[in-house]
Amino acid sequence: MVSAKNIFPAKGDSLWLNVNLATMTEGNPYGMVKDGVLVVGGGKIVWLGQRVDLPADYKSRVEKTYDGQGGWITPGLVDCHTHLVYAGSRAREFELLLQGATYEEIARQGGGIRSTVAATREADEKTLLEQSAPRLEALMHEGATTVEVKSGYGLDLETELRMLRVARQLGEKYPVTVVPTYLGAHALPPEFEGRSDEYIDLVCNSVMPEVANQNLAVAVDVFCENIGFTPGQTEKVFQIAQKLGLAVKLHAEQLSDLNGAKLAARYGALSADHLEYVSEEGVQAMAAKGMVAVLLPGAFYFLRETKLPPVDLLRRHGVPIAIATDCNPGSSPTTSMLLILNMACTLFRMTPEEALAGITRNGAKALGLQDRIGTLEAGKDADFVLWDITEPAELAYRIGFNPLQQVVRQGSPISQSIYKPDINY
Ligand code: DI6
Ligand code: FE
Repeated sequence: MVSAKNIFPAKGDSLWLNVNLATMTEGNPYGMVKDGVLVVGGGKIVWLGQRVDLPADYKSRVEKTYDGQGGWITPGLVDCHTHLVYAGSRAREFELLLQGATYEEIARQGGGIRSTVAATREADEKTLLEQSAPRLEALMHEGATTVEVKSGYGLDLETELRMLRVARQLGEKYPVTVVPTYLGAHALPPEFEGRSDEYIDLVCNSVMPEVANQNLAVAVDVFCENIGFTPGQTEKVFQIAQKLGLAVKLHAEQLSDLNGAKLAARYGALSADHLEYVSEEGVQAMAAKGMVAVLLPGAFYFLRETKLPPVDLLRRHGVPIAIATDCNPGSSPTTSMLLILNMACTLFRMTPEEALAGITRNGAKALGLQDRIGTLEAGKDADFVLWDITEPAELAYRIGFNPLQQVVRQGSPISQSIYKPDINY
């Protein structure tokens, strides 16, 4: 079994016993280890394997032993694509959608992203934090230990920086790793109507350098779409991002095929996200660069999209598939990763194992964090979840049921009260 060299349990270490492990390493289904043991020290996994292989003295040397009561441990869940920092609500637009308006029509009429921009610009930092925190708490309730958060509802220097500061504060106040992304090129702000190239200049020459300067984001994203920004504008943003040492990723082929995935591949992007309309050429380009495809079943479902992302093509070309909530007020107002697991299976026909890999191993890869998180392996961060389930497929199978027992982040069990912490906003 896997064990790190020369790492022995020491005082302060903990051990989980009477558990099954879905390590999510490749090889056997779910990277399964039945009747396993997990030993944690210094915030890392120091040993894992079958109980029969546990070195004799480990049990007596650790400080604390947890009884998993026959449950399953998975890696901490990774939500690699969210827009959870925003103010206001778009429930009214939901009514319009149901009356037959399309997402694009609503956007073109000044609603959509722009209405959230107006609400977010109005919210001060405290309000924005208060409104966003419950969404992060909800994700954590279902086992999230790493959550990506995009800006993109400010679209001016001040509000974009405020959103990213709120993302950073969330990561400081909660035991969760927040990975911030600058999405300045999300929509054209109203004051730039008819002047989208000038807005891209603002993104490239003013806002992005300041974001980098203040270390407020690790990556840059663009909404490359007919109602977003053109491939040419996307390239401009990517070129500056790379000069500033920021990773890139792309909202590509959500509503139409603009060859965004191929463009993203040329820039060595971490991922292309959505991809309902991606072509085989786009998939090939992604495969050649080892990019991750991030599929977002919540947006597909909520917008009642009928064009499925080409899961089979992605499989055939060996593109790793991640799934994420896309938590946002306009196209995927969900904070349930378990629901997303189910939707990935029911809507996209992914297997429960693929879906779980999508929200662990491949989610980590989409964030460039595959060396630290995403699988249970000796030497990796001890971020994991203990579930009261009898087999891993149960996580994707049940709808609206949460079997979470315990979340451990960087070796420390998180108490349930953390979800309602006494935050001094
Ligand atoms: N695609 C999406 O699905 C979200 N952003 C994007 O570029 C939607 C954002 C919103 O409608 O507020
Ligand atoms: Fe998105």
